[in-house]
Amino acid sequence: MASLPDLLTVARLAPFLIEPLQGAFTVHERLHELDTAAFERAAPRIRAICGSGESKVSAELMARLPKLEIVSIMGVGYDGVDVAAAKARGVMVAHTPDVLNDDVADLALALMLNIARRIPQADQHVRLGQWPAGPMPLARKMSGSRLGLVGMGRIGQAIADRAKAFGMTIAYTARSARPGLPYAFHATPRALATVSDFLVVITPGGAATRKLIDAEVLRALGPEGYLVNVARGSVVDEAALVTALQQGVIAGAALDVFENEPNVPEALRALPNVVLVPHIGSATVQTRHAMAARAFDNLQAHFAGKPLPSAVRECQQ
Ligand code: 8YV
Repeated sequence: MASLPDLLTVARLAPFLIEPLQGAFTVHERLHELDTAAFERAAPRIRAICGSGESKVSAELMARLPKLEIVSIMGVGYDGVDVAAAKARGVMVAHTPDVLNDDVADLALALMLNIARRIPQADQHVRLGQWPAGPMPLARKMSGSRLGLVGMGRIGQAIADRAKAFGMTIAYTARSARPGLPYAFHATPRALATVSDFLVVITPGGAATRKLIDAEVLRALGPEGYLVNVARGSVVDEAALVTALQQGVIAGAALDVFENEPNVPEALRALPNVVLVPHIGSATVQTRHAMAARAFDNLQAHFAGKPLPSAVRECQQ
């Protein structure tokens, strides 16, 4: 019987991905981190890498794997993969777009409602027995307000679709205007922030968007404005955000992603005007299973000599 291709995992993958992988590959679970000697022995045979949206797949790691053919990411974001280095060596990179659009868009709306309507505080108000002593302070209305989307890709459009049902005015910024869409385009995040009540970040991470949301953008958003980030922590200057929140430069922030996950600065955790969740944009049973299936299908297709269901843009012919 021909031996199964060797695969290195570079994240703690869910059992519902690891199990099918073990049926089709010789799986080396995070050997590069856990057992250097075993990694050295396996490295010359490794033909595939499987990781998550947060995984780092550097040029150095790939250089140690002479037989590497494919990197399959279970996630839409692949900013941790050095795609240029992969391409230079003819290594394919695949990801799992589309299947998570609904979940990430749902979470964006949930975060907007949670920060504006102060749902976590309201829950505490009841739980801590504060209700009999009096009502909560009044919150902020979301319906009919202005949404500014930083990024207008697949998930950005799913957020806009939902925001329409809330009667929101929708505008966006992106690398270029999308003339087919009925939303106002602004050339910079700063210009967009000046006309937004909710500035929602949903643009890919990586060098091109690092600290795109800085102190100046937050000033433009202003003391009535909320920042929501469901993209990557790297897109927001976290230190500038903490200062802006402490000084009332903006009204509040709701964040699913952070600069140095899973570590969230104490200064941010101590603030009353934030809602913080632990990178759960795609974290439902239904969506994570769909993502795992796609990550597996990309690998299967590659080793069957078939076109990949979802190669990343840079690797498409
Ligand atoms: C997950 C993500 O955190 O898709 C992405 O880019 O950030 C998330 O969906 C993760 O990749 C799940 O494996």
